[in-house]
Amino acid sequence: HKDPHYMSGRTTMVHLFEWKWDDIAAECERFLGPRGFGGIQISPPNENLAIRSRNRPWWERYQPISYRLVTRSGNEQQFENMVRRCNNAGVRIYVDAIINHMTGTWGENVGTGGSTADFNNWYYPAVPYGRNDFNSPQCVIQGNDYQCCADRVRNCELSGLKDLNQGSEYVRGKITEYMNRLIDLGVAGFRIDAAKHMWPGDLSAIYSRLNNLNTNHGFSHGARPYIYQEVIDLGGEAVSRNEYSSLAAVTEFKYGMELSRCFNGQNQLRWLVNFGPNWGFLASNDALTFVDNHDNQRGHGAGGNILTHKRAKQYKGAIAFMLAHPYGRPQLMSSFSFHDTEAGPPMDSNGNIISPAINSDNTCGNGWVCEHRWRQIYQMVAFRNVAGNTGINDWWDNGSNQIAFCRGGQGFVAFNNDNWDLNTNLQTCLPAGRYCDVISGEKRNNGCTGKVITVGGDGRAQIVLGANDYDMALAIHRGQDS
Ligand code: LM2
Ligand code: CA
Repeated sequence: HKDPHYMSGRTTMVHLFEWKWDDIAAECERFLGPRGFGGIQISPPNENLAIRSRNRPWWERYQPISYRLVTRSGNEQQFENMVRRCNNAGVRIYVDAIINHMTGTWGENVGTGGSTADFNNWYYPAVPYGRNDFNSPQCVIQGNDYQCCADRVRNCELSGLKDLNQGSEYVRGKITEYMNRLIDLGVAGFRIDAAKHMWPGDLSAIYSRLNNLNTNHGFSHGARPYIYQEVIDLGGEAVSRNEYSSLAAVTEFKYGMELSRCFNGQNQLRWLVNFGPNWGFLASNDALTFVDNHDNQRGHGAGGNILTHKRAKQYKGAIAFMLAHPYGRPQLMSSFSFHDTEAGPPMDSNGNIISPAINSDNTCGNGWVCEHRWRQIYQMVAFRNVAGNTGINDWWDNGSNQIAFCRGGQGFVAFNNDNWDLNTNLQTCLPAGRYCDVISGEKRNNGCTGKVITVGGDGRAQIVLGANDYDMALAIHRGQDS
C-alpha cells in the first residue's frame, strides 16, 4: 500500500480541495496531465450532511451521512467520468475516505443527496447503520486523552461525530464495499481520515479486503491501492504514527512544521543539510510530505504556524525545497481563498460551488488560489520529475540561510533566506550551457522570461539571488538549456 502507482516519470500529487468533479476532469486534461502531475487528492466523494445553519462550511464534508456518491462536487456519473478522464491524462485519483465516524449532533439532518439520519438513535438508513454499529458506551474525546489514553482516542467520539466500531464484521463490510466500489471506478488509493482514531488491527483487516486496482484503468495486475493514513503525531502522544507505518504510508506532519520554521526564519536553512529521518521523520517511502494541508492552513488539526499561500514568498521557498529534495512523497495544497476559517468554497446563493476561472497567465480566479498553478510551484514539479531517483550532492551553504545543492547531474537549486544578497560561484553539476531559471521565468520560443544561468565546462556558474528578489529560490535542470 506504499506505491502511489504514478505513471512513469511522475512524482507529485495535489489536493484539489473542494473542487467539483467536472472541473477536475478538465484540469487533468488541460493542465495536470501535460504538466506532469502524478495524482490528485479529492475531497470526500460520499454524501455528507448539508449544514445550512452555518452557511455550508468546508468541514461539512467530514460528516458522512451515507456512502452514496453525491456531494457538492458532483454525482456518481460525474465522479466516474472524472476518474476515467484523469487516468487517461496520466493523473491518478486518491479519495479522502471518512471511515472513522458518521455525522451527528446537528439540528438539521438532510444530506447532499437527500438522505436523512436519526442521530438520537444512531440511525443512518441510507447505509444502513444502527446503534450496534457504533462504539458503546458513548464517550467524547477530551484534550488530555491524547496524552494518556489510546483506547479513548480510538473508541470515543471525535468532536461529537458518531464513532463507528471498525471491529464489527458488518461495519468492515460496509466500509470495504464503499472503498471497493471506488477502486472499481478506477481510483488509485485513499487518504484515511482520522486514522489515529481507529485501531491499527481494524484498519489492517479493512485494507486486506480491498480489491486490486482496476486494470481497465491502466493499473498493472495485482496492484494494491496506495494508502496514506492521516495520523497527526508531533511527538508525545499515546498514539504514535509508528503503529501505522507497517500497514501503509502515513502523513508526516513534522515535515511541514519543521520546513515552515526554517522558511519562516525561526531556524536556519543550513540545518536542512540532513533533512529527513535524521530529524525524527518516518522512512522516506512511508512518508506523505506536505507543507500545509486543509486543516492546518486554517488553524484546524494541529501544529500551528504553518506556512501557507498567505505568506507567498516564504511559502514558495518551502514548496520549492520540498519538491527539490528527494525525501518523501510530496503533496501540494490547492486552496480557495478565505478569511473566515470556517467558510466553505466559493459558492452561489444556492450553495452551489462556483468553478475556478482560468486566467491567461495560468493562475485562477473566482476566489480560487490554485497554488498548483503558480509558475514557481508547477515548474518545480517538473524539476522533481527530471531529478528522478538521484540523491543530493554538492551541498553548499554560507553558514546561515543561503544553501544550494545538486540532484545528480539532473538539476541544481539555490535558496536565499538571509537579508543580504547571494552572489557566489557554485557547482551546479550540469553540463555546460545557458539554463532558464524555472522560478523567475520559463522557456518561451527559444528564449527565457526569467534569469539565465550560464554553466561553464567545469559545471560552475555565478548564482545571484538578491535579498529583495521576488522569489528566494533559483532552480535549473536538464531540458531547460537553450
Ligand atoms: C480529520 N482528520 O482526522 C479531518 O482532516 C478534519 O478536517 C475533520 O474535522 C476531522 N478529522 C473529522 O473528519 C473537520 C473540522 C471540525 C469539524 C469536523 C466535522 O476540523 O471542526 O467539526 O470536520 O465537520 C464540526 C464542528 C465541531 C462539531 C463537529 C460535530 O466544528 O464544533 O463538534 O462538527 O458536529 C460538536
Ligand atoms: Ca474511532
